[in-house]
Amino acid sequence: MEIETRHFLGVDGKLIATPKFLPSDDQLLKMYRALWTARVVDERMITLQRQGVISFAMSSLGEEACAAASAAALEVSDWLYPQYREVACLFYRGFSIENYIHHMFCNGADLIKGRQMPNHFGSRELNIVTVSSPIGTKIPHVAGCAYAMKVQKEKAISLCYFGEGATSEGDFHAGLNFAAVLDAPAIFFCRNNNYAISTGCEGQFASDGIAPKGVGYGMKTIRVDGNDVFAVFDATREAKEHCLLGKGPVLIEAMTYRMSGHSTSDDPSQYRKEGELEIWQERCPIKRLRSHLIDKGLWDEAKESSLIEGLQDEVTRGIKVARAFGDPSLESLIEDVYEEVPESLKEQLEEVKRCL
Ligand SMILES: Cc1ncc(C[n+]2csc(CCOP(=O)(O)OP(=O)(O)O)c2C)c(N)n1
Ligand SMILES: [Mg+2]
Repeated sequence: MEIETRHFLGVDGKLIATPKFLPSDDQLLKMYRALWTARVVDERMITLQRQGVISFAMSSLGEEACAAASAAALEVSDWLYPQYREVACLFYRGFSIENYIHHMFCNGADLIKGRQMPNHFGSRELNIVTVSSPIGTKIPHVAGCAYAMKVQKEKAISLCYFGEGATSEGDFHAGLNFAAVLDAPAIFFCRNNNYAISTGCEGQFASDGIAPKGVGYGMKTIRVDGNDVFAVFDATREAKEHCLLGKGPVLIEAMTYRMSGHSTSDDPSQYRKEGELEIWQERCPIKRLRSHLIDKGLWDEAKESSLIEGLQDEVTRGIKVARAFGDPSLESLIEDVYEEVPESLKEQLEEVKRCL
């Protein structure tokens, strides 16, 4: 089975066709800002890791449009479950750079109190569920969350982001089947970036990507150019409408490319094919949207420099504040799980303190 890829925005920034669902000018500008925020923050965090200041970092370089444009197509009342390469959805929803840097430092101001690795962000206030390391586990959670929304007659959906690598987990199959059978208002958003760490797609599945699997589970399936903000926005809006009409879940496969290493613990030069990176540099989502905004008279060189300089300054300030902040309190190690902290945990904490 071969499935077409929907795209609207040419590499020159011109629209090839008019999408059914068009973002407003404000949404386009907000997306552009979120794309750049993710790019600048990711790059600075990788540098900090290389300097030994933070322990680990991941980047969404080249894939930022998947998260920014899908978030733009939804409301904050729609729940998002990111995998880890979707920081742009956090910034689109208004999460501050400073709070994000606190998280990357895993310090006392980190909303999850340093209990996870960096890049495991989330925001209760913004309905963005905290990232967890085991791949694919959020897929059944989203099926369940969406089913609860249906039972409670909410006018919202639940969306799960995951990489194509995550589809090799049983959770992907259980989650999709569950949602399809129960007509749960869930969007399964697969970012197909060609790699699961060092394993290319050809080593992961024999199918034409992930989209045929959605068809197999009996759900509406859309494949889009993941570096085209118009295509991602259109598909996500269409998927939400479909869900809210009670027609069941939707699988979106967004075709993109991981231009960074998997993480700061990876060296992609060991396995990346020659010439691959250059092809995808041409398709850069920021470059394409910038050309479009300039054509529309919404953007110019002066706005571009002021945006980037402003973001760099904000990151510099955020790093300063985060560096000065202390670690989370030792007590936080045993809090928040039980309503009352059990004696056994209190004893363990005392033992930790004796060792310090
Ligand atoms: C259950 C599980 N198996 C293995 C890993 C190690 N691991 C972390 S990320 C990753 C690759 C995931 O690839 P993909 O889903 O395509 O996401 P991408 O990193 O490409 O964005 C693997 C194998 C893990 N975290 N959890
Ligand atoms: Mg991948």
